[in-house]
Amino acid sequence: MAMKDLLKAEDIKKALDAFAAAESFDHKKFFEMVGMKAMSAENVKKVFQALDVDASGFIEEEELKFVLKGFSKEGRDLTDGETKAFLKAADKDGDGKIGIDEFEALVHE
Ligand SMILES: [Ca+2]
Repeated sequence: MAMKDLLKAEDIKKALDAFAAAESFDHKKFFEMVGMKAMSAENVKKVFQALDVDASGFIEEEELKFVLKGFSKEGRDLTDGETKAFLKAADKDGDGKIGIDEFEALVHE
């Protein structure tokens, strides 16, 4: 399912604008601003699948760096610091990548 069918383009734009500056990314506020916090677990998992570009079942560090492009082609790349902080927040089992249940838990925590 395409991101545009799950989230509103104007919400995505507002959220991307809020974190336009390097090192300003805050995943909690971002998920709230794009409307994911209020979404069902099932729909959050659909967002995950749209972000898992190679359909490996995980969002790896390389995919996470470009995760904002999964929301909009205008999205910036995350810095290495932001990518690592995001991964650390989500990766509860410490395997170095984000699984679908870890992602859902991160959005709803
Ligand atoms: Ca992947």
